[in-house]
Amino acid sequence: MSRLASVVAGTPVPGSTVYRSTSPADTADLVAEVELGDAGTFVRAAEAARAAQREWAGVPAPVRGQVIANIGRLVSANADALARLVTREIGKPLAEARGEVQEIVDTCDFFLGEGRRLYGQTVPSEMPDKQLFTFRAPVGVAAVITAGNFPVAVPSWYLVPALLCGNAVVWKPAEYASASAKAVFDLFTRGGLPEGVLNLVFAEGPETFSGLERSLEHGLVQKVGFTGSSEVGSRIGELCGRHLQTPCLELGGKNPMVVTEDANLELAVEGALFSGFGTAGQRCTSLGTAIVHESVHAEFLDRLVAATEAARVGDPAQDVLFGPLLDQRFADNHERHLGWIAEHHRVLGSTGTGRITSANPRKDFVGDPEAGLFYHPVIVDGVRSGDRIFLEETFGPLVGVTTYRELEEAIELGNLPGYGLSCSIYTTDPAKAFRFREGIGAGMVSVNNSTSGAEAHLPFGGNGRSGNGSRQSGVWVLDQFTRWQSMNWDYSGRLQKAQMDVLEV
Ligand code: UN1
Repeated sequence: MSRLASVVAGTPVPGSTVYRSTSPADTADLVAEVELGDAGTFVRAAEAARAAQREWAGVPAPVRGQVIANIGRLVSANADALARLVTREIGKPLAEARGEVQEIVDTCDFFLGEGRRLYGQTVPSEMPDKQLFTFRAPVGVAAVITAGNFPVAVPSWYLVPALLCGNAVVWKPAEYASASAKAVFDLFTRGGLPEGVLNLVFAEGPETFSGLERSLEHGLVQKVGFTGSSEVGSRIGELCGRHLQTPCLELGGKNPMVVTEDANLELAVEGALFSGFGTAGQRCTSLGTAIVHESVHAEFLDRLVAATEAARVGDPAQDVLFGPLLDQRFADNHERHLGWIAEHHRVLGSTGTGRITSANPRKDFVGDPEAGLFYHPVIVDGVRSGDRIFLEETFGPLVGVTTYRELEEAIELGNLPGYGLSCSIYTTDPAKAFRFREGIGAGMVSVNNSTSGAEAHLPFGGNGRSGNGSRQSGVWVLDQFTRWQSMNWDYSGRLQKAQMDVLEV
């Protein structure tokens, strides 16, 4: 067990209260005690970032890329320990935790080269003896606030490009993933970042919000990156809007999967199982509702129920499909969602719903269910378009199923909840796949693959309730962490006036 505190300009900052980060797979296992700071800690971190940023921006971009390369190497060398810590602290199966750590390495691999690109343009002028240019300038200080379901990969999607582009960062991770965050923070600083360029703040939501508000008021933060719920995202969006800023928001999802009459059902079921119940349904890209053609609905459902019953659930350090919920708040939310379905729908599966206990057991459970926050996977058939369970993100091991007749109807159902992050279609007909892509409002579309599992160099992000259209990853995220600056250089030796001194033709 370790004792953790915020780090501002390389110095630990004691907190006013202590948070206990426990393992959700074994709630008696205390992973870390965390000293939580307050709004003032956040502001001090933003000041430290501001003080360090100009010098960091003066380091040539290829050299900053070298620091990113160092970070990638360090993460790679410590991958096993980091993955095990993630598994212990948030209960993600080890294979997935390893994948998550790999995602940091992939992100570093991509951006270390960007340090040698960060291209600007040369642009012709309308006048002779004059040259125009564009440059990517860093935005300044980025405040990065992240969820704990992807406690190491998702933060890296912000930290790596923000730092590469010459920004300084204040990072506020989720409390329940504090130890994982501190381990990543340490690897990043060891990679060669000067003090103050990356600062870590442990704080609860309301303190973070008011620290962010004060930092924005004082002009200390120029970009906010936030991954979390749509509700908090919209409050952050409002706050940033007041300061004429556009945040990078990666929010919830109610991701549909359409299964057409000609689909390979075996593949579709495998995809539904992975994206519905993998990570205990706690990905922003998790499957929300399977929208299945009525002619294959019965067979799809039978197969999905059988696959779900056969899946291994339990101790995340072992080979399981999924482990516990992230922490007690997520378990409480899941219980609330189970209340939504209690009366109205056909709930499938032989093992029941709710918490797995000796009185409510699951066959072949791996480990001791009562040690942690383990829940039965739940399939709800017959969800209707007006149901809360159809319209709201549930972020737990719960998959809805409904039917359709015409593809247009499936597309309409997929768009109805108003989210727009990820989606998928299982079909052997290319025309259906392309029509689906055109009609669906999601930022990410999979064909014959699950809704989860985006690769680290494609644009990641959503629309509507899933975000404000910002995109992370790949070259697209450079537009979040840089601003275009233009320059014109006149070497004619006289004052040439744009629009007025243009050559006649
Ligand atoms: C998230 O849950 O916030 O595509 C991100 C995926 C992962 C990222 C999920 N690569 O499922």
